[in-house]
This record gives sequence, structure tokens and C-alpha cells, in this order.
Amino acid sequence: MTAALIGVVMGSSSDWDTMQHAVQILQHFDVAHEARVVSAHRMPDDMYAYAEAAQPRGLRAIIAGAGGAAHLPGMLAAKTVVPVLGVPVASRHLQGVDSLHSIVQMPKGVPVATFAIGAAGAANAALFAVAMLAQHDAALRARLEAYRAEQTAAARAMTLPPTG
Ligand code: RP5
Repeated sequence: MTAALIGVVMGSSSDWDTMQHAVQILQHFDVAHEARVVSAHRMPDDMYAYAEAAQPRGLRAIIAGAGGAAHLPGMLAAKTVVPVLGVPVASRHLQGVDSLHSIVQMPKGVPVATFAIGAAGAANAALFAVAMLAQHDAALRARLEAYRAEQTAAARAMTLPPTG
């Protein structure tokens, strides 16, 4: 089995609907990855262990999704220098604005790269991770450029309906 290059972690299985969009992108680009629940407040010791092992295990980035107080990405970043890409998951009461603020407002010195709330953020975090890996992988870079070209072609083919 190929060792994972990208770790996808989330605070709860209830985050999977959102975070699976990151995994789908990694699968599309055939990037070795793993996905698991690592809750900051329900399993803090596991979270620390995951962060401490990330660099020695060869992870090149961690995509961390969480909702509400959303401390998982920041706490992981506090324990590893492996880049952490944070995905705010939409919460029931505040629609993920709480998650976004929790993740994006890291104090100076320990960064978390923060993406959009929800599925778009999860997918973009994975695309960003692919772009990071592609800096040193020409074949992966070519696949990423092809992916962008598909979007360009789709946008150019868009037509608008007549006015109503
Ligand atoms: C966070 O609390 C998780 O990231 C999730 O978004 C939120 C709610 O978790 P559950 O109560 O659905 O397990 O830790």
C-alpha cells in the first residue's frame, strides 16, 4: 500500500458529507491519501499523536475539516509544521460562519490556510494540496492543468437562456 501524502481529517463523521469532496478530488488525481475522524475535543490525545506523527510518516499536507468551535485545524497546526488546510464545515445554528471565523482567525505565528465554507472549500483544499504536490511532480502538474482546461472549455460553452 502506498504511504499517504495527504491526510484528510475531520471532527466527526457528520462532517463526511462535506469532507468527501476533498477525498473525491484526491481520488481523481490519484494522490495517496487517508481519511479519518480525529476530534480535537473528544479525542485530544489521538489528535496530538496524529499531528506529531504527520511529518515522520511523510504527510505533505493535512486537510482538516471541522464545524462550530472548529479548533481541530488550529490545534493540529500547533503540533506540526506540515501545512494544515482548514475547511469550515457548515454548522446547524450559524451555517458555518462560526467555523470559518474559528479557523481563519489564527493568531500570528501558527498559520492555517483557510478555505470556503462547505463542499467548495473541501474540494478547493484538495486542489490546493494537489497544486503543492505538483510543484515537484510534472505528471501531476499536467493533470492539474488539464483539469483547469476542462473548466475553461465548459465555461466557454455556456449559453444563456432568452430573457423571461
Ligand atoms: C465538530 O462538531 C465537528 O467537526 C462537527 O462539525 C461538529 C458536530 O459534531 P457532531 O455532534 O455531529 O458529532 O467537532
